Amino acid sequence: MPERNIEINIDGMIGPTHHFGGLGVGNIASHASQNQISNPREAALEGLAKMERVAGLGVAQYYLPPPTRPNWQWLETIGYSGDRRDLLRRCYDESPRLLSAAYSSAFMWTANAATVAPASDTSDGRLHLVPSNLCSNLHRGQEAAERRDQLRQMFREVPNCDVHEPLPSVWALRDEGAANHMRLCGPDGQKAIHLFVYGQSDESMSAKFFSRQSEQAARSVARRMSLRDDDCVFVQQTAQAIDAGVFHNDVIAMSNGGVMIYHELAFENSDSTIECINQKFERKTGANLFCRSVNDSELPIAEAVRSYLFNSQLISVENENAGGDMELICPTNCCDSSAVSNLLRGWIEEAGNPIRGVRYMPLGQSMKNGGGPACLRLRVMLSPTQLKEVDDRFMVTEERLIKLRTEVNNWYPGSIELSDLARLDFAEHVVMAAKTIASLDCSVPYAKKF
Ligand code: SUG
Repeated sequence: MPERNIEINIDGMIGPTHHFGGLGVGNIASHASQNQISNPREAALEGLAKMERVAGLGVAQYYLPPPTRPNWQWLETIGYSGDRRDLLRRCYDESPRLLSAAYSSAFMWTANAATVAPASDTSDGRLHLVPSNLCSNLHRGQEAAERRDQLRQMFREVPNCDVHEPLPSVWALRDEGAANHMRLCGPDGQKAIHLFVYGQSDESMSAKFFSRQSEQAARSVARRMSLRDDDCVFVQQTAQAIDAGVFHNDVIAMSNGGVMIYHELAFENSDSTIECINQKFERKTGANLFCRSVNDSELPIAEAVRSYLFNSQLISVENENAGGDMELICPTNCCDSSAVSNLLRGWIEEAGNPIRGVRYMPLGQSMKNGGGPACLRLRVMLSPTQLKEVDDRFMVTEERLIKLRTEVNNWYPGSIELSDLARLDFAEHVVMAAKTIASLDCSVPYAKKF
């Protein structure tokens, strides 16, 4: 009898340089917020409140501390070296976008950090994490090595586990991780199929925005994770969705356990795609997928993007991966949409629908950069034996939350405008802020509480 999988959530802690650089390709919120004044302190406190809320629902909640910014090494590789006061000023004057990228806090969206397949699903019986190369966006490629190293640290003692190298950082293999991947599993939580969503190929690119996940990357990640062909479905996103601001699949579809909810404009050849998913799911698990489509007439795609309904976190309460009750953690933007309210009411009242409740989380600062609740977390399924070996120093506990909040209040700026990034005193302060968070009492593992 295999051990039952348990899900942990890993959130990226929001960094002290969170700002609005307008750098997210095809990301409408990021474009609209460009050059506005950000509030990193508020952003980080909102992120911590979400972690606390999820932990309170019984999910084992972990976090990754923010890597330091500005990324001096990255600036050096693009030719900004020498006296730091001068180089910051020079870079700001010559190319503020490059300076913004060097200060990016985009690592906070850990749904883009890696793609994961648990040991129960893979042909070699190992847990696989493939860190994403994030190479198609100026500001995000630098995250690949940083997150690889942190995940290697976190999972270093976990038996039967591989944290791989990211795919080669080339355009044809652009990979943005779990935001374009869904694991659908049967009632036992063990038997599962994997959906990989990719965008238009370069040859047929007709969309306003390029696709951020290539098919070659999706297939490479599946191979790397030793998934069986029969257990995978590769699905193309519609160009219409990408043009409407759906830069990742998790902006237009969500899933948990044996539940999948998607917008009718999410996938090419939607009917045959969904039929294929249903069939594979049934063949693999012996159960029916609980699959709900949202029509454009019920929720127009522009409103889906504005509200970020599909980026809600669908959570199994008491950590039962399938079959049990689920709760939805929605961004507060959802409250402004009567179409969303109607859908939510319908799901809760519908017989057989496992969604039992909805909670709203204010995540205004992350949302203004196009990051909702689901963007901020990476899900990893582990056996109980593996879970025991995850590095406790990354675990979110009540004590750790108190310390993190204290240091955020001590160190994080209450506002950032782009001209701040050019100041050496500012750069030195935010480097110290990130270092303080990263070194927080790490030598003392807390008792596991959640
Ligand atoms: O890659 N925003 C991120 C948002 C990522 C959301 N993740 C998921 N959907 N899973 C992005 O577009 C904005 C940064 C800026 O503009 O400064 C940004 O990178």
